[in-house]
Amino acid sequence: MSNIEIYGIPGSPFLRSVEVTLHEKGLDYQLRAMKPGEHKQPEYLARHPFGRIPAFEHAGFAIYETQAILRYVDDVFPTPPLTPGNPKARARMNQMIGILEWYYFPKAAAPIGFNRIIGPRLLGMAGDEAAIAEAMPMARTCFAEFDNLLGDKFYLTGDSVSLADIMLASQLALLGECAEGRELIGETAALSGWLRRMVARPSFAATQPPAVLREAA
Ligand SMILES: N[C@@H](CCC(=O)N[C@@H](CS)C(=O)NCC(=O)O)C(=O)O
Repeated sequence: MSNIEIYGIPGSPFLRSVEVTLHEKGLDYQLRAMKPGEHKQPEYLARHPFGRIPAFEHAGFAIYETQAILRYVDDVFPTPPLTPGNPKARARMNQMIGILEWYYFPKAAAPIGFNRIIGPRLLGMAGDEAAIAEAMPMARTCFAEFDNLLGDKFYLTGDSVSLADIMLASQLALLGECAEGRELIGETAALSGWLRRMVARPSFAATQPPAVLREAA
């Protein structure tokens, strides 16, 4: 029996980042799948006071915040390494994770993904079209910059997969399940090929979002 547990709502790209990382490391884990709303209940808030997905526990060590979880897993289970040894490549990885957390997710992916995918398909809510339109310029800036930072490399920081590849591909794979996401990916020079390579990996194949979220819009 695995001594790694993950708590989350299937479909969450942050949850998927953790699952993909564990698959890349060849580690077993128990997914404690929750329903929407359970993440705001006292039992989960005791584990994650901000009520966000995911939370993680390894042999009694409990932690939340995806980036902290991934870096912990990469430290404790170092093979294969998912953090570049080269300082410049590592700085690029950290830069891209920063862009993802500070600009991409809150200002682009969350409004578009919630109003186009999660709300209508999972929660039975109508999407807010104005919020989607308002988020598109920031989404374009993020996609263009990720494309620029990828350049002609095979993975975001070089020849091997890093935590930035895992976090970004988990996010873009979900947004690619709606027309806006496909449009944004289609406008990139190299990022679309990179995303195809990433989602073809066994770690992504093993962590598909629920079918209801994968329906074409
Ligand atoms: N900084 C957090 C962000 C996590 C996050 O925002 N997760 C989303 C799901 S992808 C969430 O919990 N949304 C539900 C909500 O805000 O109620 C992390 O890295 O873990």
